[in-house]
Amino acid sequence: MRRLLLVSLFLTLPYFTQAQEVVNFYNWSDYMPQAILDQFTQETGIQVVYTTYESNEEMYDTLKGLQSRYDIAVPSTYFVSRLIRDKMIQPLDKKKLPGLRNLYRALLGKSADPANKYSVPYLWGTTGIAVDAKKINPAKVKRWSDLWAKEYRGKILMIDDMREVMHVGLRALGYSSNSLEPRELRAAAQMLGKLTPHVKVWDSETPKDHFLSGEVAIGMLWNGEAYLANKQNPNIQYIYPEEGAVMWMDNMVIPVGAQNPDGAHKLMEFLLRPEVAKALSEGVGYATPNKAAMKLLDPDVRNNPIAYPPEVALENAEFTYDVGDALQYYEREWAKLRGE
Ligand code: N2P
Repeated sequence: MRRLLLVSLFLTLPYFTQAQEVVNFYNWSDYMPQAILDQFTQETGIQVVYTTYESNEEMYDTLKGLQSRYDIAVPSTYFVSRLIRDKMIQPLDKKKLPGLRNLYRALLGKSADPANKYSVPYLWGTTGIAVDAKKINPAKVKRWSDLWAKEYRGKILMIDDMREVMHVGLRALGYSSNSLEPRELRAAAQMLGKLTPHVKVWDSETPKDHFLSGEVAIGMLWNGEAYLANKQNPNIQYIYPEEGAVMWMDNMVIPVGAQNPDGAHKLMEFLLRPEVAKALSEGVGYATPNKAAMKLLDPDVRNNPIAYPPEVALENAEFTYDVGDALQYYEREWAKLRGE
């Protein structure tokens, strides 16, 4: 009897002691349907530990402080440049990523990472103005500068994101949102300073929820958030401001010191699959950089102008780039604006 017990213990021990393989995935909030991660775990046995952040700056600070905890992060393009410069991300093993061929060539080789040595496009999108049509006539809202109108005071939401908020001020004044001029940045921040007392909510974690709850009636919003909000409540509408929406792309990278870079590559390759990229885009309402996935998209999403901006909507849109040393001026103005 005793021997039998020992034998069975011996047989079951490896099962208990074998640690499950884990990928630590650090991503924006509201940016990944759980079902996709579940499917990956089901197929590979690799568990995904998913943690979220609310801004590029937060992600950067976390990686800087605790580099080895995450296997994948998803910075915007202008932060990919910074992470490369600061040697905080590692080169990818392209042999493990044959799915790269599914991506649009036009979205590869961006200046931040010319040969995509370090980064794989994940989703791209815009930031525009959301309006609750029950409270504000959307036809009256055409420009970023409309946010300053008296009647919207106390009903405004701003995304808590330095470069995007500066974009609003800079474009409202006719400047580039990648300005390197301290004078222009100061003017933009001064103008924004007249708006901030009337902002009801600053949020970049779940901004759409404040529209859905009726707490705010107008404000900046990421297009995917607007897409999801609009599906729940068609009164929440999305407007591409005449002075130009923000355009951005987010990209998967592997931080230096990642504990499971092999698992990270497996998850990236999984996300490059056309069916998976389709499910991701449809689930969160942002545009896929995956050409092969475009063919599979539900026409309701593909033809939805919030999720997939029509070309005219992007006429004055400006892509956010790394501003190098000028970042200090942005940070200075931002600190004044947000009272830090
Ligand atoms: C949505 C995240 C949007 C990413 N929660 C903006 N770059």
